Amino acid sequence: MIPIITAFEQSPDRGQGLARDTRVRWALEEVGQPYEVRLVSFRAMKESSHLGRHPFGQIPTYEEGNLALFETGAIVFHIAECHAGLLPEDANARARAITWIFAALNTVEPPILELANAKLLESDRSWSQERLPLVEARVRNRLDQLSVRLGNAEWLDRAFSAGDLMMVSVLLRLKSSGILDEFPNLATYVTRGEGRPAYKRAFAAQLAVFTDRGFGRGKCDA
Ligand code: GTB
Repeated sequence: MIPIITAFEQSPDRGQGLARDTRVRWALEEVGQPYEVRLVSFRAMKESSHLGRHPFGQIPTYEEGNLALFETGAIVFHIAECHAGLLPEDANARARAITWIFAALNTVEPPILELANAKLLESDRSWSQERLPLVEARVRNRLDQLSVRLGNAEWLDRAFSAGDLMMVSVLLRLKSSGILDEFPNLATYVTRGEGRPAYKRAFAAQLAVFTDRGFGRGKCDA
């Protein structure tokens, strides 16, 4: 059964790979599972047919036969459970890899999202400039802790796992902020993740949505 995922018809990031379908595409590419994509507009995401798939009217979703999932953590975990390649066989190593999925989503991603929201949604507020250093400090604190744990290792727990896939996906959001570069081992870790052939295929596929629909064309292109 070929799974179907949903993605933005027109991603606000213009194909930079920051929308969360990229991490699902990446997981599918890592395990060699072909997939189809249903593109949805912002309006369609709030309509009943999509709300039946995703109660919060968001992307991505994942459908496979009778199964419909939302939340990237659940989707990536499901893919990793059903296919070899993203979770270790050893029970304890597997549990640790799953722990890193949760750590990425529950402990590292929230301050990063807070920073994105502070910059994108609050910059016109009178208190924004005063608050920003506090939000940035929370991100730096988490990155500092993660950086210490990663040390000189390639991946968080020996072999690459779904935990790394999720952590790299979460950290990618910081690339344009410059904060990631303050932690050279984390910056290298992210680059290592981006260098995986499966990530490159996932990135190219989401970028193609943008360029194939003509959104990426410059004013002077034919
Ligand atoms: N916890 C959910 C998950 O992990 O699946 C969060 C899903 C989510 O936030 N989806 C976003 C969405 O559908 C798209 S990815 N938003 C529309 C809405 O809520 O109405 C978040 C995202 C969007 C855009 C950028 N960007 O342009 O840089 C980056 C990330």
